[in-house]
Order: sequence, then structure tokens, then C-alpha cells
Amino acid sequence: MRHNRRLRWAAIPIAASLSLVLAGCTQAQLNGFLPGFEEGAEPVTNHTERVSGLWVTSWIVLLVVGVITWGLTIWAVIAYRRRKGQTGLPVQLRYNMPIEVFYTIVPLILVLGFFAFTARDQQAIEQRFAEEDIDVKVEVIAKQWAWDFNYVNEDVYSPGIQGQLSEEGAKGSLVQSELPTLYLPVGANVEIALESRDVIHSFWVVDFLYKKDMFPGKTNYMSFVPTREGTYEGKCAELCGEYHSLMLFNVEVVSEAEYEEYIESLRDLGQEGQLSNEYDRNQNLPGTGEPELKEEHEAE
Ligand SMILES: [Cu+2]
Repeated sequence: MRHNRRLRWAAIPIAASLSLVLAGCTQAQLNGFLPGFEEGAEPVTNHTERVSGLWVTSWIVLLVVGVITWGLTIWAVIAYRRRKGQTGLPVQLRYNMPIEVFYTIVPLILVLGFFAFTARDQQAIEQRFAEEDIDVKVEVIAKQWAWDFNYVNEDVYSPGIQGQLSEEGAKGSLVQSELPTLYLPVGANVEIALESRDVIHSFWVVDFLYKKDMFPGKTNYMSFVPTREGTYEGKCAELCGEYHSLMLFNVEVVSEAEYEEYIESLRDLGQEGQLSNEYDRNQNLPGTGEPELKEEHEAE
């Protein structure tokens, strides 16, 4: 009887915290307070729900483990506290085989589980579109401290400058209209090729819940479908030098018609063709060598 009552005391706090966690969740809570989710609106890309699913499930599993562990700890502290008149050490326990097997097997299952779900989601997110399924191909080239965008199918480009402050160094005075802006049509299969002209940068669109490093001499890819129109903040997420904090950009996800209009506006500015690696600071890396220079050497 006494034993049962003790168990009931442990069950009450566990049940109470679980029901608090799970009852009456809002959209933001269901998505683990990750950015980009709006009540009643489409997710930002075709991957964001998968990312938030992994995040939220991991937290629930870890919280359950936490509550059980904290519960057992507190229970042990209270149930086995020193009582009036007790002296010396209590009976010492060692080599409890069932307990040792339990705390070896359970973490092993948890780690393997986290690994399996992460690998499954990573595989889905990293999956590139087949060449014929790609609607929009953009080459994003990072440079200290801005971004160039090549719209590959349309053969136009948009060079970028680093974030401009309207007052000398004043915080919060960023001129939005001066930021490099990447336009993408909603619902299109987008492949972005990520490159760098100098040092390592990282392409991060906050609401896409995804970022990827950009290396000089190596091309990385991102494949996704933007599913909700809007303006999304982008940043460089790899400390890359003095003005890293001003290496900002915006992503405009727009309708097909607005996208065509934007491409035309680049054509009107005379920005036809593609920016190449001739502006790269590192010319001696594998894969970034200047082709014309090579030919000159061969002729010598
Ligand atoms: Cu950077």
C-alpha cells in the first residue's frame, strides 16, 4: 500500500506537466516556435514542415526523458532522505545488473532513433530535382560582403552590395531598398547553386529553416519549392570578416507574372549574361581558374 501511494505521488507531477505541454497548442507552439509559420497560411517552402516536425518530435522525446529523470531524482531524494535518529551510511548498492542494462540500452535506442529520423529527413531535403524538373536555376555567388545572383535559365544577373546604413553606423538604419534581392516564383522547383569568390560564407534564409555553407572552389546545391509569397530575410551565417554583419539579402517570393516582370527589368538595365569567376579573389584554386589565362599559358 505504502509503495503504491509513493508511485501515485510521482505520477501526479509527470501527468500535470505532460498535459500542460500538450493541451491547447497554437500554430507557433505546434511548430516549436520556429520562424516562418503563420496561423492559417501556407508553409514557406516544401521542406519547412519536415524540419519543424523533426525539431518538435525531438523536443517531446527529450522532455519525456527529462521529466522521468527529474521525477526519479526528486523521488529518490525525498523517499530516501535521512530520517530522525538515523546515523552512519545507508546500505550501499552496487552492480545492479537490470538497472545497468536499462541505462545502457535506453540511451542507445534514443541515439539510434535520432540518427535514423535525422538521416531520413536530411535525405529528403538534400534530394536534388532531376534536370528536366527544374523550373528556376539560380547561381548565388558570395563575396565579402554581399551576394551576386545569376538567373541561369533567363541569362540575366543581379550584382549586390553590402547592407547600407542611412546614418553613419547607426543601428537599425539599414536601407532595405539597397539590399541584394533574390526573386523566386512561387510554386516553382528551384535549384540554387552556391559558390564563393573569396572565403567561406553561408547562405541562410531564416524562414526557410535552412542554411548551407559556400566554399571557394566547390559548388553546393539547395533544392526546394517556395510555397508562400512574401519577403524573407537572408543573412550570411559564417563569420567571414569585418562587415559580415552587413552581408544581408532579401528573398522575394512572387507570382510567375511578377517574376517575369523582374527578369525583364534586369534586361532593361542591360544586365544580360552571367557574372563569372573573373571577379574571384582566389584564382589559384581548383575549379576557379580563369580559362583565358590557361589558354595564354598554353600558347606560350
Ligand atoms: Cu559571409
